[in-house]
Amino acid sequence: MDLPSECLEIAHVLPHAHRVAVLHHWDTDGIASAAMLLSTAWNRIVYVGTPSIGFYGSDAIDFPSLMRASPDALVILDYGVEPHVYDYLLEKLRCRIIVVDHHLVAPWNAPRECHYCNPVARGCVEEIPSTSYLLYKILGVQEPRFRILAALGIVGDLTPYIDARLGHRGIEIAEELLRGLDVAIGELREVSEYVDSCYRLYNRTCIARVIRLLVEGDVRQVMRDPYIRRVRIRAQRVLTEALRRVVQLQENECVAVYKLVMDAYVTSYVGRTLASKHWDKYTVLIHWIPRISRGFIYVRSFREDLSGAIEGLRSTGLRVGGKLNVMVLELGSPEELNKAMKLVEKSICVNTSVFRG
Ligand SMILES: [Mn+2]
Repeated sequence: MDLPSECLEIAHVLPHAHRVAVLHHWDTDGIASAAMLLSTAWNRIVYVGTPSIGFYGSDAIDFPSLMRASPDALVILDYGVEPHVYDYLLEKLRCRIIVVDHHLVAPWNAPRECHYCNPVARGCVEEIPSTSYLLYKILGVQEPRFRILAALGIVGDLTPYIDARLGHRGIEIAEELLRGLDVAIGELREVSEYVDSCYRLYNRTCIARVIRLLVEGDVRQVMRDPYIRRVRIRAQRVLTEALRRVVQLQENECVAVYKLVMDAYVTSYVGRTLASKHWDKYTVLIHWIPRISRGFIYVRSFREDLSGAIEGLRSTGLRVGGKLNVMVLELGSPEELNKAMKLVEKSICVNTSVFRG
């Protein structure tokens, strides 16, 4: 993979930042990327944090803490948001903003002194398996630790493929990264389960601890740590309960639709688990969280490209995040959920051929 110059430039700019703030996605890829960045710039880091778990936008960002840290550079990792969020951050913080991401979002036309590295948003046809892999390429450090972190991010993002035993170019890339090292894909799959347990329980202390373990030790430390182990066990209970409570609303030859009402951020886990049973059709999960009176619609297809549907839905004003094969809609009220569900059904039909006949 040849990186575009707007990505490569970051390697030249980063060493000149003296007060680096890191804002990263809460999942394994975001955490592995943050750990990688911390490993290179550890003595210049003034802030590390994630946005509000489950939310994408300016209101999910802890501005007071970021401003108190007074960074001269803010690095945003794996957090796919709309361009206006970066503009807003720039206006508030007045520092250099560096974005590394592989989500399918509208690209940001970064002003001078800022850097936007997202080949997917720029329409790159080659799939970028993770932000950790992008960052690994940017930093150009080939130490085993960096290769393992790059592979960990890939494995985290591709768990549905690994669990459904489907081939994926990204998994081959992860295997190449691990060649000659004593770590296997299956082991990283286990680690990602521990790491993702943190966000499933909305536990930021756990995320910070995982990052510290990844920076200081090897990946296996995460699975040995008593605190992370306890979080993992609790998350497992919540997930088992979620799978027990989920109800199937509909299934035909092209789509399976499920509904879950539960106060935990298990949307992607339950969606991924259900999707691995329906690898040949769309899986739709409607997840309503009564405690915050918000919901999510999760859509995955292993076969179909969802980018057209994502753009179409976004143009109706809905908050939609996603990649080629997955999208998640954020909903603020039951009315919005009903409206969105109609649009989802319509957009899936319009954008693919599986509904024909
Ligand atoms: Mn990612």
